[in-house]
Amino acid sequence: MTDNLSRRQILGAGAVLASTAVWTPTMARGIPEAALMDNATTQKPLVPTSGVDYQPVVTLNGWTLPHRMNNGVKEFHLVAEPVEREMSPGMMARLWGFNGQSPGPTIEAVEGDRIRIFVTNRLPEHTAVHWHGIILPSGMDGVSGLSHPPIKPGKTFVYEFDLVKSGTFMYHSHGDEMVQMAMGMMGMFVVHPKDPAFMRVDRDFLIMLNAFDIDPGSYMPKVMTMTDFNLWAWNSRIFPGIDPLVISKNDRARVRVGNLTMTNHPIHMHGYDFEVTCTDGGWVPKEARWPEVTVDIPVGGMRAYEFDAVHEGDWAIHCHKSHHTMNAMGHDVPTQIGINAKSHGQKVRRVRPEFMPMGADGMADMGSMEMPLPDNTIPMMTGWGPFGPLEMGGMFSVVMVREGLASDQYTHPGWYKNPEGTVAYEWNGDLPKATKSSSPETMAPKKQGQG
Ligand SMILES: [Cu+2]
Repeated sequence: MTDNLSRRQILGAGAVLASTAVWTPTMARGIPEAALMDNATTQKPLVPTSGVDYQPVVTLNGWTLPHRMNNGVKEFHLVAEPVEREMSPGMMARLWGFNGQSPGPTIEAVEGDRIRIFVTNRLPEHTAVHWHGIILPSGMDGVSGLSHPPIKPGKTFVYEFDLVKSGTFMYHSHGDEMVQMAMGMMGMFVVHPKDPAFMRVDRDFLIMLNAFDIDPGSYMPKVMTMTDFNLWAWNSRIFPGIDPLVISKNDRARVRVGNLTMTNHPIHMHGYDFEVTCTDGGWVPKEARWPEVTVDIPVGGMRAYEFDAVHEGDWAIHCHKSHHTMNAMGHDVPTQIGINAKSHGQKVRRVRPEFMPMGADGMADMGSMEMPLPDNTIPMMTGWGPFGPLEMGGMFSVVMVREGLASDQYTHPGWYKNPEGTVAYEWNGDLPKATKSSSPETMAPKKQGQG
């Protein structure tokens, strides 16, 4: 392995891409075992046991694919197959993915590695896997029909290339792409720098933005949906099913966010400002970074940002498109703020007896309402915090920064205990005379018993 690494260093990246023939004799060992994951628990980072040292990533509600070394080559085995994914406790989705889950397992390797990825197709139709953002030979790029023939059901293809640069990349299906992406065939691909000190952080989180259109009460995504998705997910999970980002105070933290949905997502993190340090094109030089509190992740793009976790607390992190922090919803519910729901409801019920007036005082009631839902459906606005209902869904989680956590603790540390005098409180003194609103049409109707 040492010989091969130094050979690559001497030849440089351009020459490496042409050196495939050197590796062909290593194929004698057969195909590596395909690891399988049967649940959506966030797995502890997979610490490297040999070779270059690096801080492994934590995929929220996900895992990293183990590899084996074969004569200096890192070998992985992905199996494209139908999977059952728990999107949140109480909701299962029937998706297509890799090795038992959607998204597929995260692939982690090191700059300079030679890798060999076996892809076995257990789907009912052909597929191909594209390595999004990775510099590689054209025939390894994974576009069905362009780079190589489609991988037919039951067949296994081998992708093999050198990782010539570090960064955050993705992989996804590039055969019958619209259907297979809508079904969840995607994953993240992290290449760590060969210099263990370069861009090193203490905690490194991974989020794949994906979206599904699954009708309430059903299990299968509607694959012909173009833009009107109803489940906005991180790693095929929706809040309250998304684990928190747990960080020990003063740790240097990185969050890598890839977007394989059909729209952009402005990811906003409370309590901090941060710097974008990496795109899927590469690392951003220090002098070119600027401070942000929201980072827009373009379609088909990745942004990684970093911060020093100096502010203790529970900090919301979410997509700032507010309909992306809601679960499957009735998009056709009319705005009823200001309507006298009682008399209006009685009139509508004469023609539609099942009608229930919603939202005359806003929609916040939906967060705590005990409403009968179809099976396999998560409420539109849900989740509980230490002070009441969170009224969130979809792309939402919490960054939890605590003093003195063990370096390998990623589980919920309990809600933040705010120091005395640092929580917003109710005013119980006199109130000034209210100024009359100039637009009474937007005010909620007076409730019985109110002045
Ligand atoms: Cu969004």
